[in-house]
Amino acid sequence: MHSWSAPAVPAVPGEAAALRLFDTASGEVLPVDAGPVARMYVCGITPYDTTHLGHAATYLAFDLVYRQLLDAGHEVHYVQNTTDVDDPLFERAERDGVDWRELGAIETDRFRSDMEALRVLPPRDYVAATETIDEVVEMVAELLDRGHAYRIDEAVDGHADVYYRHRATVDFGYESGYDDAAMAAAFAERGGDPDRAGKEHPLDALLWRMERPGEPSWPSPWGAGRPGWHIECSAIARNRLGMGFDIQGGGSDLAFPHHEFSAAHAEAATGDARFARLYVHAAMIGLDGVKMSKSLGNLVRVQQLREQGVDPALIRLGLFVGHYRTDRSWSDDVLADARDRHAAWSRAVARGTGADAADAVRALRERLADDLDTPGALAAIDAWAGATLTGDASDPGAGAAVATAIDALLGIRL
Ligand code: 5CA
Ligand code: ZN
Repeated sequence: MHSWSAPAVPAVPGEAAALRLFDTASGEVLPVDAGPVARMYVCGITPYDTTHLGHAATYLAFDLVYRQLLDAGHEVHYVQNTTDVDDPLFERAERDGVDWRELGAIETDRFRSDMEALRVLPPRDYVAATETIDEVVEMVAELLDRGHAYRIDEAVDGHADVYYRHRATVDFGYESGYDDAAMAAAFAERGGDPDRAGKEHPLDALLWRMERPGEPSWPSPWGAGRPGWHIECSAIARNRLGMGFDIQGGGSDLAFPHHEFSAAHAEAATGDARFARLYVHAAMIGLDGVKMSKSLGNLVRVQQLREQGVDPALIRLGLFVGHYRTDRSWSDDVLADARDRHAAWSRAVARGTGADAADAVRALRERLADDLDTPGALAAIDAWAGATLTGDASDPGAGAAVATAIDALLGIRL
């Protein structure tokens, strides 16, 4: 599937800082320590009702990761999926009387357009679930061969679906750190089917769902059907990035069960190596204090704001006011503050001569490299703009130099 077009990223003079990120699995901020080609997978959208500001915040957090890696001289192999086969998509398509494929295509286009407007760097491989059914089939076969998966007895409810034995890997649970009670609660709440008849254990996860009337299906050695959710990301990431890739990312609502099972499936199928080195999660965005979600309907969409004439740079700035690991809300005040900040930075940059640029750029880099401390990064530029506007302006090239750094590292062109 085609990705979207990339914004230009200028080179920033001076030395980059080494990126450290909070890893959910270890509970610590760790150096990313990638090789010359940094490898990152970020879970993509389920294409209906996109792109709300929660989605945007998550992809912007990983855009900052990408930009800091580029600054440090890495090439980045970035992979993202779209979950274009899933129950919520079918339900929405049915409600609206459209074909699920058409709904997926329209929403994916909208997402691409929003990402482009937000100046988000595109994945190198942008992959739809429907494009990778053969990869899923191959991986389910591996899991069955190794005895890590089983089929439900057809006599139980007529469908011999394939399930994954959740304890197939010895350290299952390492990614989220959830205990049994937390796993049970999250599994039930986030797409799992603990009460499905015929499973060996409530936490066993669906790998292959046999065809039901009215549902799309693809051939497999077990009969026509479609992939479960976690195996999709597991196969797409493993086949493009290999095992032990650097960063598996997404929103905090994916830490369990999705990322736990994506990792476990691949680890069980390969028999050894770890899926990803770091598991990185962005916090949830709400509207006036309530989590923004498609099911609650309290969405603010990027498209809506764009149609109102809001500069997408203000969405970036507004979302960066809080730290990516802090749940936070969007509101009219956030937007108004972003507008004021953008205006102040623009005025300072337009002066040309300003306060010392090297200091400001160093502080910006340091703050962002420290687990994407955007509040600190914004404060560093606020301080530079304040000093520039109140007269401490003796560095002749400062405006251009700081603007370049803001463009490259924060993705905001003033
Ligand atoms: N297709 C799956 C991932 S494989 C999925 O979760 N799709 S999604 O459309 O529901 O979400 C896309 C991304 O946005 C995920 O990383 C999810 O964690 C994140 N996300 C969803 N809601 C919010 C929110 N309110 N705030 C921040 N991030 C969110
Ligand atoms: Zn995923």
